[in-house]
Amino acid sequence: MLSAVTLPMPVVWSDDCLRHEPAGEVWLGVREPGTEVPARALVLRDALTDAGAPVVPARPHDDAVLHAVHDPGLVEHLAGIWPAWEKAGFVVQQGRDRVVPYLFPTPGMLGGLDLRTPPAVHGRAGLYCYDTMTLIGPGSWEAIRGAADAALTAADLASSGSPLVYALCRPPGHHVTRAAYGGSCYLNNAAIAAQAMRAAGADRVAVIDIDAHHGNGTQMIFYDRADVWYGSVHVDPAAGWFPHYAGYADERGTGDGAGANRNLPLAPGTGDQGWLAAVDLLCTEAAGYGADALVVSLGLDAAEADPESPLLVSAAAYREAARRIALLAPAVLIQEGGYHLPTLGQLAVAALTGAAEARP
Ligand code: SP5
Ligand code: ZN
Repeated sequence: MLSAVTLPMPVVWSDDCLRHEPAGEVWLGVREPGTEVPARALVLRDALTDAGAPVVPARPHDDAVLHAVHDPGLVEHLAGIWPAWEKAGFVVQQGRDRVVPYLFPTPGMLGGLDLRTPPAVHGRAGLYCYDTMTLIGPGSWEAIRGAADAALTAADLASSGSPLVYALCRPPGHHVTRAAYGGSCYLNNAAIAAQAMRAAGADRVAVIDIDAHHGNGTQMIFYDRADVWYGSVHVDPAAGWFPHYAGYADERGTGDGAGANRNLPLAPGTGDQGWLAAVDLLCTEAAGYGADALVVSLGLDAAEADPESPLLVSAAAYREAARRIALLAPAVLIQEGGYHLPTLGQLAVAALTGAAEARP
């Protein structure tokens, strides 16, 4: 071979990520096939290894960092709800093959009452969940925990001097708040990576989120903190897109975090030019913030062919965006969304190639 095409970027991987089979999503009352499927992870891994990237296995970590960004009750819930659901007979006796909440204890329902933990499994299924699209089954917890370990392993590598590391996290994470999961996400892998980098000595971490959807979970985890800045470019929630209740431009942080949150919502149909201009603005602001470490929520669902978003971004623009972002600081790239299997691999290769161009 004259010249091997080699992508010099560690890909942190956990076999457990394949064990989560959500088996669809309940959207507007109907169970649909869903697009957050195990094949996503295989397509991504195969494309990246074909491009020459080395695979690094995720190493197990304890819960310390998870508990720094999440309510320990959420973590415990995710670990235990499937066995409890099965034990209660919902699968065998009732033919209900996944955990799907039917009741959500909203502030309006409680009206100030203390939030209890109902003893019945079906009663508490919605205690830490905010939508009907994020199903739990056998193997889900192992995948969820494996994705968090992949993020933590990537953060370890970055903290010990690797300038760029990619964690192939599945399921994704950026929609998970401190105490509530949703949006096909269960634990917030990007927030976990950012928190780990802070713990390892980074003073100011910037999270740049280029998934097509607003990362409401990451935003809210760091909303009142000055030590982690969050910036996102995404399809405008006011135009009818998930997560609907967050992602607006006037959300700028609160308390110590005032000014450390930046949302750039884009109109449906926005293509490379408008998207890259927004990415540039995020880069300028993250640089002004003085970030010494970076977490990139790398969603590939802004791509033109993606079934989950109306943005029209090309692979070339993903490459350029990642190059500009990676110029800012050493970075951990965390896989978020991206659902068009025929183009997903080339999008990932384009993005990681762009990042590697910035830090050869
Ligand atoms: C991590 C991530 O990208 N989560 C995306 C969550 C948004 N899902 C909203 C799904 C709405 C129903 N999908 C219908 C697709 C019809 N083409
Ligand atoms: Zn998304």
